[in-house]
Amino acid sequence: MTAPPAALLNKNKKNFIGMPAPLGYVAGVGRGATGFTTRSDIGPARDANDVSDDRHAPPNKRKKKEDDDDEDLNDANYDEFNGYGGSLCSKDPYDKDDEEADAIYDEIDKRMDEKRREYREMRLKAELENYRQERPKIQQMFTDLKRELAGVSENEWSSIPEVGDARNRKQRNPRPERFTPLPDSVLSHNLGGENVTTIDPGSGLASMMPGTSTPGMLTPSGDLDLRKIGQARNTLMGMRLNQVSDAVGGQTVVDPKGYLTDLQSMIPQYGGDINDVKKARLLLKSVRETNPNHPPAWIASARLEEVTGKIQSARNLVMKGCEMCPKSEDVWLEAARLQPPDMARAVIAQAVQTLPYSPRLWIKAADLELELKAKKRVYRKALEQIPNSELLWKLAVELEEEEDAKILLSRAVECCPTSVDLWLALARLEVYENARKVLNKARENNPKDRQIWITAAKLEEANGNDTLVGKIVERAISTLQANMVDINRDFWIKDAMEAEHAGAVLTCQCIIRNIIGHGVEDEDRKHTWMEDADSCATQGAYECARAIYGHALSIFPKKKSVWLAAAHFERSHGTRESLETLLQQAVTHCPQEETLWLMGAKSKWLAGDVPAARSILALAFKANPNSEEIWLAAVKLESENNEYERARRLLAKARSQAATPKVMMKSAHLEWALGNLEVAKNLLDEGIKEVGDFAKLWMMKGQILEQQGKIEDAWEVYRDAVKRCSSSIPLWRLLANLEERQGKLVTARATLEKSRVRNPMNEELWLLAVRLELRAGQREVSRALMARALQECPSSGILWAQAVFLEDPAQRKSRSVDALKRCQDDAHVVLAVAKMFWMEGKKIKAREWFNKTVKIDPDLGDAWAWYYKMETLFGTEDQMQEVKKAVLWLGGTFDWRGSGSLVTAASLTQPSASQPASPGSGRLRLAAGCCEGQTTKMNDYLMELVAIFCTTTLFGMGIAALLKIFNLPFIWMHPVEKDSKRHGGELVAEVLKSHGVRHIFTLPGGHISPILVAAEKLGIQIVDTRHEAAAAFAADAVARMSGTVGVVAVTAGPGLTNAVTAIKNAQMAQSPVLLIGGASASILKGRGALQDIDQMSLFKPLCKLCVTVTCVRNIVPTVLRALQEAQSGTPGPVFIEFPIDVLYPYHMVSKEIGVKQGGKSIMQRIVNWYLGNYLDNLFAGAWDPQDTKPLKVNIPFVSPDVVNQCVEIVSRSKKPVILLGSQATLPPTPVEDLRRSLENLGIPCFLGGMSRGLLGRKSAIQMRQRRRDALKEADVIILAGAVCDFRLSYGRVLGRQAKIIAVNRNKEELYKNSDMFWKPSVAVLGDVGTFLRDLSACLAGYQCDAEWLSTLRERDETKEVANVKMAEEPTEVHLNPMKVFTELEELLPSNAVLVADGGDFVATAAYILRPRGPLTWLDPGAFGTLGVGGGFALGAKLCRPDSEIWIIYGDGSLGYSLAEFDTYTRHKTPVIALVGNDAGWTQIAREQKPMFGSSVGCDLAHCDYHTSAEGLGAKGVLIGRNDDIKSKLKEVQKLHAEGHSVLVNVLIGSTKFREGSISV
Ligand SMILES: Cc1ncc(C[n+]2csc(CCOP(=O)(O)OP(=O)(O)O)c2C)c(N)n1
Ligand SMILES: [Mg+2]
Repeated sequence: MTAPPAALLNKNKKNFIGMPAPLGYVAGVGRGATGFTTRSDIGPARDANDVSDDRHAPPNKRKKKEDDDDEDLNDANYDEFNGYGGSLCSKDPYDKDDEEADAIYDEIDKRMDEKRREYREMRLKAELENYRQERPKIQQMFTDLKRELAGVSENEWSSIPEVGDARNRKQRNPRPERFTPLPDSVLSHNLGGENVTTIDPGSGLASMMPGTSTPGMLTPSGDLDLRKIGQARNTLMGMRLNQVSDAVGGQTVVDPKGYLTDLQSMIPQYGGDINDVKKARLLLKSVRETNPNHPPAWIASARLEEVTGKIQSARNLVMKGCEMCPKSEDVWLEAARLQPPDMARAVIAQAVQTLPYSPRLWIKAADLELELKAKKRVYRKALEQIPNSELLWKLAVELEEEEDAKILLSRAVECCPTSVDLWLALARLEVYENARKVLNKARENNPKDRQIWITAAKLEEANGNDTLVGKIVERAISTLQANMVDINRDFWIKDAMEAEHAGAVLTCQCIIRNIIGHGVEDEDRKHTWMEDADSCATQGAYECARAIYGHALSIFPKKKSVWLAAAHFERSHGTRESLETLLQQAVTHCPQEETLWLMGAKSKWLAGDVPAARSILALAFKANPNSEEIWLAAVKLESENNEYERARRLLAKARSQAATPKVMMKSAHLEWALGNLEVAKNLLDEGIKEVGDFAKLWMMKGQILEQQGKIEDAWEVYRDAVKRCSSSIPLWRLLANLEERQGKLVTARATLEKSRVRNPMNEELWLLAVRLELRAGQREVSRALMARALQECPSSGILWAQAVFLEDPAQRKSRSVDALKRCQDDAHVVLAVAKMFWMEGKKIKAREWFNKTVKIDPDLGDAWAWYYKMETLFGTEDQMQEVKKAVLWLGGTFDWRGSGSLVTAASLTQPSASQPASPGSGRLRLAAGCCEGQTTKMNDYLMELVAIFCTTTLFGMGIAALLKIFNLPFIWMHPVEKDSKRHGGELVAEVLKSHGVRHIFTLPGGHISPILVAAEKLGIQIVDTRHEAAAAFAADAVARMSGTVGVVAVTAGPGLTNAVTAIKNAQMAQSPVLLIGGASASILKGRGALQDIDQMSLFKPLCKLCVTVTCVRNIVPTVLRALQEAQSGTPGPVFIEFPIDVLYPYHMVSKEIGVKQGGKSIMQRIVNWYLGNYLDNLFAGAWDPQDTKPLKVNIPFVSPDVVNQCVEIVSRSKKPVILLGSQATLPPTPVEDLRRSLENLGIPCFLGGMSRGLLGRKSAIQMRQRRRDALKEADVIILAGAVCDFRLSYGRVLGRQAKIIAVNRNKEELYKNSDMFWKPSVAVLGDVGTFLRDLSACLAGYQCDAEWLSTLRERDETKEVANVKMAEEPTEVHLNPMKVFTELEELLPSNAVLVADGGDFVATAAYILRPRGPLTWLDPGAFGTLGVGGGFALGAKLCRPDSEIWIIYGDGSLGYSLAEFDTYTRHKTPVIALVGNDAGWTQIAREQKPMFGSSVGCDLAHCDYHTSAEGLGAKGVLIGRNDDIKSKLKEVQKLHAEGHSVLVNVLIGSTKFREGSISV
């Protein structure tokens, strides 16, 4: 035994001190530095001295190159498998450059004794040097500077701040602090500031244990100022609000300049940081020295000096630049700019001598002259040199008086005969006759220019030759066509608009007439013209629009839509006369179109010509007898002109001819308004008899009764009404309000509860209920209600707006941040924020947010009202008027007593917490409730009695509370069907069935039996696995491959805990999975029931939604919502917990609960009553019919504006590249469509995650190798769902010069690490597939650089050829895994699906096997979970029963799901498993062994896995060294075709292929 090292014997020293660090040890790695740890940090993977091991043989020694110090080795190389979906911090397996370098050093070590070797080494070296010279590394460019670094002391070095970090060392490296979270209330309490603002160190708060002072627990910076923390927290919340507010309105962050695209960006733009200046100066110096003929380097250097105030140095530098780059216009111009005027003139004189043909220099020279004469002289000289410069002529002409200008121009057109501008300018200066001549000449010289023609037309129009105008335009078009000019309709329309703006109306009309039909297909004419007219009108070209309508109407005189559009146009932009004339023509052509008549009548009426209006209506009647609309319009006309008798007669006539609900309502309304209440009521009764489901009739009747003081009758009416019209929310509101006003609070509550049952998911009803409680002073109850409301309507703006004000002031800000996140563009929420700021006294902020609100929804009267109120109280007169003007402009009235949304602003007060949301909006004023049948009527009376009691006595209040707690009103109204055999499982199954769910994966348990049994009855296949994880993985696979939700159901407790990993995996892979879990009965929670644990806490961090169903009636809405949520936004898993008693039938639950009637003792009776009530509540309303149709899935689509921004960027790019991530394959874009779009785009793509295979086996645009190089060279990178996490080396692999378009549905992923290592030029928050489709459509015809594509293709192929070569190298023992895959690659059929589960073996497969088509590759995704194989394969086989499913397994990974072979056998879902048997967890051993010298924990045996599978009903095949791989694999395929699952146990040896890729 060797003696232990001395350090170990030294008792005073820790036993690792003095010992050499283990191989590859890097400080900090063990403490979580792994996030940025790469091969370069950890050092070489193996040491040559390591004992060799045939399974984990060490790779060749790899020396670190001397000049690699600063190389950005942190960029993990792309790994086809790990790249997107595999292990962490992956690195290219040993790429070509590494290989070359290693070879060189190996050769040096071995001494060059053989001549041939010597020669080869020299050649390699030369090649390498050549390579480096061609692409020098940045650090090489700075070698001289680096040398100087030798003199820098340790202290100086460590005080160099990071770029942009101006703090000193102490600030940069603060001592670690401890933080103890404090509740918001403490902070907000201290915000007031009067009382205690610091914590007394002696007080209990400051120490862990009250009363004792704990040294070291306090932050060393002294007293803790809670007031400041409170303020800081508020500021922080404010900032977050602002960030959220940026997202309001769908803005996207755009960096228009691009990121670090030019040298200019090196110049610090602020005066502050001297270190930055120094660094920039050094860098620029080096650039200048490296490439002295590069003008930008000189310019940037001079500007740097200028920014820092060293103007003389700047001048010197730029003059030197002129010397070095005399042919650069830019440098000369920069020199002229920097020099004082006199010197500048001299410089520019020198410049024009050097570059006499540069118009820019001449222009600068002229600019520098102060006198007009001198300027003219310069231009003349310039024109002598460059007589054909149009620009110079123009500038010269501008300086001249009219006569001289004419002379100059006549010379100019000679020199530049093709300059239309010059010709036109000359024509403008000439008198009519000459102008015609000039234009004719111009035309001769420019036969293809339309502007000359149009100018000619304008000229004739201006001189009164109207007849010529049309002819000229006609001739223009025919002549241009004859000259092969493409007649572009849009250009001509634009010209027409310009002509109109220039006052040439006739020209404009002629152009429109002649061009409007050009190139438009017959069937497209109508809508194209309407769009054209609309677009002209919006651009203020009304004559153009009018001409278009005129033309359209002449072609389509019978089309009422065209007449309507033209009439709307005239109403908005024409005169009353033009409108009326048009309408007259309109009704002669389309007499059946009521709206046209009505518009005509209205126009007359508004002009005060009531008789004319009447006669139009009379004519309208003739054309449309019995038209309700015309009747009602006539009535309105009469009644508004106080001709009540006429109105009455008209209505009576209307009733006799067509007693429609509206006619009845208007009749009653008229009588009501005239005070004839009884007549009105009779009319309403009549109406109700005819059309009892017209809610407004009921409402009016009830309101009339209320007005008459007949409250009881009104109540009866409302109650009857809600039975007939249960979906009318205003009716429920009226009823509940009446009850509340009567003091019958409990009844009102019951009413609202009932209304919600009838109208589930109705935000308004929830809001009513919440406000009712608020008014009743039940703040806590209203909060609880709000929580339920938000569960049911999670994205309701009006609810969130109210929720903000339910909070205490201190919590409102954070609540409003939540609200804004949930409902970004909702005006109610934004309004709530505005009011919140107002209440805090922050008027400016409030104004800003009010402004946002009215921009989002200009029709929201409440917002205007509050806004106006605030301005009346605190704003200036101007600000007040501004709001008023905006309202009037929008067509609102400022009659504050009027109805609608603009309400009683005068009566508003500053918003208060008790009445925050609506200042009395007409929108939310109506509501009601209802009762059913005789028994419920009894209940109502009873409740009413109780209610009277309740509100008057304390005892009553207690009863009311009990009623609420036990939900009695609802139970009374929904008697339980005790004989029903139905159970909750049936409801679950119904909803799943109506969502097209075809399989439920499960491992059973008594808790969930009802669901499984009911689902099977409905034809849903129940697939039971041998482990819950496999069931959940299978559901995940179904979700990914079918585009719907995958469903897994497991039992309570251990069933659920076993599913945790798979659900986390689904979350990371953004896969929509519904996890259904059993649970113990709610009543037994915490009472020691079997498998009763807190399951919600387990899944809350993993799922988008976690809900417990508490009664049977809630099953349907809950499952509906869960399925919606799983697929909306960023998809992901959701969890529903079903307590056992909501799933079993009544009689069983009742028996289990042991409900008995009566009881001997009082206690027994109470317990029995309690249990009975619990049971009734479970089943009340259980079997009421409910809609199970899927709810709408919310997909965030990208706006066309944002797509256009990206189109702009891509269209200019030459070397673009697209990285596709899993999100690209999400619905709604079919994968085949996406594939076509990408192929049309023609941009090289790298595929990752679920998008692998998208482009098929062989695609011209798909690249698989050397992604890192492509990213460094690309000029545009589109991250289409690809995320800048470890898979893209946190964003560091993206080229600095590239413009980056990032697209992702998930905001966090979209911006991941963008604060650190990369920056998006456009960050697009939205769906990837539809974005790419739109992008491709807009970029039709775009092509990237052909050379770019071929370079990438060549690299790809070279690498693949190398792989094939490597596959042929025999391994020491067993088979070369690469060889196995190259053989398999040839045999895989076109429908094969590949499932990846393992380490190195699988990663090798990922390089060699090519997925055959979209959605044919399944790997775990970002979580890198081993064990997915069995479940994934099961799900895949069920989705693609005709496919060959190949699981590529490591021998280690196989162990997790080997038992699933039994599942495949039982469910007849045969699959093939190809197991790479290397007797070890090799991916781990490969690193662990050289680093720590031991493979402990990583060794397995060469087990006979093939025989074990046979025991589970599959066939087993062994492939070893002596077998012919191809024929064995063919045999496997044959067995599979016969219906067998097959496990292929392939004994493999080790290759160098995976060396260097790391796995932590
Ligand atoms: C659930 C889980 N446990 C452990 C790991 C760590 N891990 C990554 S690769 C690997 C080795 C896999 O061995 P095997 O499946 O035999 O494949 P091989 O590398 O030997 O080809 C391990 C243990 C993991 N990713 N997931
Ligand atoms: Mg293995």
